[in-house]
Amino acid sequence: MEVTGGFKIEEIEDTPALEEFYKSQGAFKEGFIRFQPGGCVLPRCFTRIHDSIQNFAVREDDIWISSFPKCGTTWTQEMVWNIVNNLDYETAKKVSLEDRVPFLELTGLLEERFFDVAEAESKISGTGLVNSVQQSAAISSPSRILKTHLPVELLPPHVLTKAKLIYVTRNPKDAVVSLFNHWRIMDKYEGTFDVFFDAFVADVAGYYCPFNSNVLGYWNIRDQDNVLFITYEEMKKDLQAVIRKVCKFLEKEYTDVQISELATHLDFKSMKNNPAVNKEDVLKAFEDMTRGSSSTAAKDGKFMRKGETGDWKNKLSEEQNRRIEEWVEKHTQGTDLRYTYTI
Ligand code: PPS
Repeated sequence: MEVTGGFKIEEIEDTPALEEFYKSQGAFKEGFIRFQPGGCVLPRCFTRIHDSIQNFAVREDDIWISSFPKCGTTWTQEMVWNIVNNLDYETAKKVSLEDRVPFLELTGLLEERFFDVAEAESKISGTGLVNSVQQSAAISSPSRILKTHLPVELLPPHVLTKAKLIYVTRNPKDAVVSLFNHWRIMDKYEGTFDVFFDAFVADVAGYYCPFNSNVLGYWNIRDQDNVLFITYEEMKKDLQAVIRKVCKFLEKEYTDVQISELATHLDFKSMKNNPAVNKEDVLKAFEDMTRGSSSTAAKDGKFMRKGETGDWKNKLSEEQNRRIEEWVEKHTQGTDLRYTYTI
């Protein structure tokens, strides 16, 4: 089927990896589709908002933050918002990050059956559940900051010619472990890690796969003046250096003391304990929307889980480690993209 922007939506080939994954989750009863060109997997319900995303009005003073899920998006959002807003920690601690930096396509990740409850839950400030595109459009200029996980080809037209964009990535071994936790706490995933892993390396795990294409799309344009490419591992290793790099990109100047204070504000423990960024509000909204039917494990799960590099060593079997390395090799061959697995 052809849709706005000349894209085609196609059915995903029904493989055991997809079938097992599909059976293990409860958020997407309508299944998943693939957008061409690019091959991005998205829930079928995303097609509802594709048109409004392709018609989204991009502004020249916009700042976009893009990533594959679980690669340091929230961390980058909080860093960028504070850099742009003169280190206004008071507001940063008071107003939910969902309100300050909306997630453009969030509504497209929710099936319509959740909507009546979402309406009620929209009273929970800033979850953008009902209409995240409208919420994003309503943010005033200058310096509107928006979050997306869309691959380059599915971005609203003109993001890459008009706005500034920061892309953050993380090594896929840590990303898959974090994404597994995410699906358990957000998307009613009740299957095993092995099933989840198989779907991830088969490039069909629910939304935004294939991982490597998402990263490579941005890696290939990293030298554009309006694009900054950063990594989770760089932030873990030397957060202040990344803050300086982002300040330069956004043309903001701060003293050494201010940069050190921002690094403290962005520390994992500090963000984990900050209700404005730790997504307890979003988790609560999702839980209420699905009428409290999640498993105990899901209810006990936290968005701010471990915040480490190298946790994959505690989760991936030797065989999974070999398979994911082969998968990276296959899909990044001929490029100079290299992931960092330990720091
Ligand atoms: S999402 O849902 O796509 O927006 O998730 P995202 O924010 O990209 O990634 C969530 C992971 O980032 C970790 N995180 C942090 N790590 C270190 N320091 C800080 N301040 C920080 N904030 C968030 C978060 O814990 C998730 O990683 P895991 O490995 O699951 O802990």
